[in-house]
Amino acid sequence: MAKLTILEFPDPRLRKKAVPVEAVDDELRALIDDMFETMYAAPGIGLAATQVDVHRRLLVADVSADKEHPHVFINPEILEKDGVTVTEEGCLSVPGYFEEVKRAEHIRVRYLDRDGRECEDEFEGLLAVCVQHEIDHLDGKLFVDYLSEAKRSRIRKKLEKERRHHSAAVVI
Ligand code: GNR
Ligand code: NI
Repeated sequence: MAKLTILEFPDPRLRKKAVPVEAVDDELRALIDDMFETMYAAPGIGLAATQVDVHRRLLVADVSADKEHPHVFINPEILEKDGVTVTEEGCLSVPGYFEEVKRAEHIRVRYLDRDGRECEDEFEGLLAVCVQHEIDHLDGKLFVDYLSEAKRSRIRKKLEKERRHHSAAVVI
């Protein structure tokens, strides 16, 4: 098990489009375990492979309070969307910023589970929001893309400035 490094906005690698997973094998399951470890440690309720610089269509999520309800989605496809919900979203790749985003309230998703079995399920509430947020990551999209250009660029400038200060402190 290993904790992975999470890429941060505006890293251009967050803009890559992930390709489908070809084989659900032990190597992929080892990556899934590392992604859960990284997500729980952060802490976060979801993590897309893109965020750890692996550009394959894979995400993990656990929105439960006890953190004992892990979900794995491999090659997820949203088949149906229904209703509208607004959630104050955050992102481990945009640390410290929370903004309202409008998304579908219910979704029907087809995906492979960690054993490579094809599944189809309906989700609602925070898990539905989280899955949509993570699938956006797999397509190179971030929640800040739903905000105004002014807000997005303010967030980018603040994060870049913070990072400069951080690396300066390390060098000294
Ligand atoms: O930890 C997270 N919280 C969250 C809150 C509202 C909507 C989406 C999320 S996902 C986020 C973790 C993350 O960045 N996943 O990509
Ligand atoms: Ni995110």
